Amino acid sequence: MGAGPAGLVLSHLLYLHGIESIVVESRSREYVEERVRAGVLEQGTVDLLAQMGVGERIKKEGLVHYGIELRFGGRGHRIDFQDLTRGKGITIYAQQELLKDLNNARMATGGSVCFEVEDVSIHEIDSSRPKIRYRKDGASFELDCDFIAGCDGFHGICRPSIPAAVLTEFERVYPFAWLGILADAPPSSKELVYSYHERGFALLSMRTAQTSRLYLQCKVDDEIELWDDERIWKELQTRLATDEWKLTEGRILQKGVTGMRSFVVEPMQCGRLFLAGDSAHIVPPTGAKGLNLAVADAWRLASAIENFYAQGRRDLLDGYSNACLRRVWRVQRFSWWMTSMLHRSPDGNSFDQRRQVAELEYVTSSRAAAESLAENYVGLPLE
Ligand code: FAS
Ligand code: PHB
Repeated sequence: MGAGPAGLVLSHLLYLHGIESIVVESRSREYVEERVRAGVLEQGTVDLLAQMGVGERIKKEGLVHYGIELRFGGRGHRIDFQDLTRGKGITIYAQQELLKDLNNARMATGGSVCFEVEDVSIHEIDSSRPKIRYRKDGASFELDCDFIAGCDGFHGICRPSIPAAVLTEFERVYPFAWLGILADAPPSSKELVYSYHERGFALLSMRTAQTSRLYLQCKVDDEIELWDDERIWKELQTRLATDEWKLTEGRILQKGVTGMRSFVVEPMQCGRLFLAGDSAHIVPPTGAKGLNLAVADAWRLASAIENFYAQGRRDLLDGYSNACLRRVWRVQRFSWWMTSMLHRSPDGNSFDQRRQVAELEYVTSSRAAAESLAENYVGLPLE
């Protein structure tokens, strides 16, 4: 269920293991491939996609970075991933481009991805033959499955299809949001800049050498209509300013406000239904982890299903949730830590601000602290 990163990576991994799958997606292919979302791929994600045979365009068009900058007090401090993680980096490559590559790979290998389905429901997840029912082009369909992968995101139907008594939810909703823009402006920094400022957090990212992706912290109920282009650029200039540097502006191609939460549901499975990606967990985007966590879940589920068919093993399926959650909670911790270090919370006080500056000074002066940030940012090994 769902043709996002989790669903498409899972479907293609299963194909590579000789296992048939059908992806059902409520949106159109155009919509899914145009939606502006994540932009940072961990080293492990890039390596896995290359092994899957869908890494060619990433290698050609992706921007490989070996560091990020933390900016505070008007000065920048580089975190050198190459030095701190013995050569690892990240790749900037838009999520929608990855979905194009995955959809093309699925189509080229005879994959079944059904877009624009309606009235989707799942049934008998506690039986050995769970079912998916949906409508498309006025006709009704029923899929008789061995397994259902709930890759339908935070607002999907799979998590709510598990009896509430089975699930425990863990959530923290942050008292601020991100206003994000895509701009026709060459990035003003070679690497990502995370800026802590008294007016709020700002992030300079990018998509290509000609397109910038920038974010600024805003009020949790802020409305994009209240932010005209001039106000956005003025705020970004202020929050990212240093003495010898200026942000290049350009035409804003897309803008939006995204709320921020940390969310985990336990367990991530029930009977023959297995949740993967945003259907099971959400992280604040500060750590650039959402997409990468979804891919890690898909990798683990594909391996468990492959072992079931190839060797009759159930242990990896039975242990799927616990194995995923070990990584999920470490990534939740890192994403929460980056968020709490860099954002000025409306319910924070002068103690919090001094603590945050002390944290930033520690991370940019202690090798041990910088190593911890770097190993989490480039991504924990897939294991
Ligand atoms: P997705 O939500 O990507 O995919 C789920 C799919 O299921 C969707 O295509 C949906 O249409 C479909 N679906 C839903 N209900 C269905 C139903 N009933 N039947 C069939 N299909 C159904 N992460 C980062 O790392 N960095 C970022 O900067 C970042 N920015 C983001 C900005 C926004 C606005 C949002 C919403 C998310 C952002 N994320 C970011 C997180 C994001 O990238 C997710 O982590 C990632 O898409 C997760 O992938 P999936 O789990 O596949 O879920
Ligand atoms: C992005 O480029 O969209 C991006 C980069 C880093 C983040 C979040 C988003 O932490």
